[in-house]
Amino acid sequence: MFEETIIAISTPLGYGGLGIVRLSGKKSLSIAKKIFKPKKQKAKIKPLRPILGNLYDFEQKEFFEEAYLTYFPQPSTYTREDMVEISCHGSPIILEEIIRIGIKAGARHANPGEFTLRAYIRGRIDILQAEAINDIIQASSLKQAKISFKQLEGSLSRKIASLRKNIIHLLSQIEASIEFPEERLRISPKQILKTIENTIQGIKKLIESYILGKTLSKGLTLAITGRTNVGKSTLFNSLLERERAIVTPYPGTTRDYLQERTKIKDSIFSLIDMAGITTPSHPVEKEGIKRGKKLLSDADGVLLLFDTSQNETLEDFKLLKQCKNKKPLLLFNKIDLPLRMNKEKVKDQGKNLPSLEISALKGTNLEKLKAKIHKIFVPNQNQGEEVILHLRQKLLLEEILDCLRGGGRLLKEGYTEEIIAEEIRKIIPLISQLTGEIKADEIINDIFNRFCVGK
Ligand SMILES: Nc1nc2c(ncn2[C@@H]2O[C@H](COP(=O)(O)OP(=O)(O)O)[C@@H](O)[C@H]2O)c(=O)[nH]1
Ligand SMILES: [Mg+2]
Repeated sequence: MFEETIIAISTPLGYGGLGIVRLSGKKSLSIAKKIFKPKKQKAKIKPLRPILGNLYDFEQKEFFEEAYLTYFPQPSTYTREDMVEISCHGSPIILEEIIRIGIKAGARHANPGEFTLRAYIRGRIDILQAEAINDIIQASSLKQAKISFKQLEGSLSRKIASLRKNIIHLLSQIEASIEFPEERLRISPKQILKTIENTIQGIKKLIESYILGKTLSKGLTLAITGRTNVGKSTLFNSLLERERAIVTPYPGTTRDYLQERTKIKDSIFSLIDMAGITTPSHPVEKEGIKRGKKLLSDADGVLLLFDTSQNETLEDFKLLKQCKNKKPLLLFNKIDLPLRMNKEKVKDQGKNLPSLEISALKGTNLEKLKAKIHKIFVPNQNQGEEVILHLRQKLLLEEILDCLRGGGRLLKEGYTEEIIAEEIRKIIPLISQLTGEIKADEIINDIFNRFCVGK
C-alpha cells in the first residue's frame, strides 16, 4: 500500500488565496508531468525550484489553471519519498479537479494522515513525533503548540531513548551478576534499588505532567455543584461570559448538565453546570442528578457553591462530605445579599479547603476566582520540563512504572536476580510501544485517523 503514489489537497477546503495539492511516492514526478506543463516550453522541472506553469487535463486536452509546481526528491522530504507540491488558487473546484486528473494519471487518494504515516513507516519520525505534528495543527493554546513543536524536534523521544538506555544498562548489570556471580562486577542489590528508584522518580514526573498537558490541550473538567438555586448556572454563565445556561429563580431549572469550554489564562477548562444534586421532584431531574453524580466523580476539579443569603442546610453539609475527596473550591455566593449563613460552620466542616466569597450575579471577585482556579487546578511546571499530552503515553508510562515498582519490591523481598530481571525486561516492549518502534495496526489507526487528509 505504501508503494502507491498518493495525492491529496493539503489546505483546508474553502475559498482562499492559495490552495496546495501534494503528491508522495515513486511516481510523483511522472504524474506531475502529465498534469502540469511549464509556461516556458523547454523548461525542465528541477528539484526544490518552484516552476510556473499550467495545469493540464490530458483527457480533454485543455489547460484549466495556472500553478507553481515544486519537486522534492527523496529522501529529504516530509515522507522520505519523492514529493510534488502544486500551489494554485484556493478554489475548491480547481483543487478537486487536480485530484481527479491526478488519480486518472495514476495516483491514489491519500487516507487521513497518510503523508505523516509514511514519514513514520519510512523511519523519519517516531510515533511520538507524529502525535506532536497533529498536536501542532490542532493546538488549543500557543503554549501547547510550543510544547508540541519541541516534541516534534524530538525532545520527548530523546527522553524516552535515555530511559531505554538506562533500563538496558540496568538489565545488563543484573544479567552479568547472574552469569558471573563470583566476580567483582557484581552489582549490589542496593545499587539496583537506587537505579530503579531514580528511574521511578523521572517517570513519575512525566506522568504528573499529563495534568498540565490536559489543561493545555483538551482542558480540565471543572464541575460546578451545589444544591438547587445557589447560583450554579449564573456562575457558569459568568465564567463563560455569555448567557449559556437558563437562569430562573425557580429551583430545578437545570435538569440536564451543560458542558462548555473556556480559557482561563492559557489553560482550557471544560466547565460543567450540573443539576442540583438534591431530592428530585421530577423524573427528568432524577436522571440529571444521576448523570451529575457520575460527572462529579470523573471531574478533575469541583467548585462547590453555597448560598450565603440562606441558612446553611443539611444538604450543604452532605454535598461537602460527598466531594471532600475531590478537594473542592468552596464558593460562598450571593454576598451582595444580606448574610444569613454561618460561613464559619461550613468552613469548619470543609477543613483546609480553599474558599472564596463571590457574587456570581454582580461579578464580585470573579477575577480573583479565575486566578484561584488557575492556582489550584493547574499544576506548576518548570520551564523546559517535558509535558505529556496524550493519555496513550501516560498509560504506557504507568505500566512502565508498575514494572519498576514490581522489580523494586521483589528485590526488597529478596528474590533472585533472574526474577527481578524478568520484571524489568517487560519494560522494553512497553518503551517500543511508546515510541512506535513496534508498529501495531491498532495504534497506528487510532493515531492517524485523527489527522486531516493531506497531512
Ligand atoms: N443576588 C444574587 N442572586 C443570585 C446570585 N447568583 C445567582 N442568583 C440568583 O439565584 C437564582 C438561582 O440562580 P441559578 O444560577 O439558576 O441557580 P442554580 O439552580 O444553582 O443553577 C436566580 O434568580 C439568580 O439570579 C448572586 O450572586 N446574587
Ligand atoms: Mg442551574
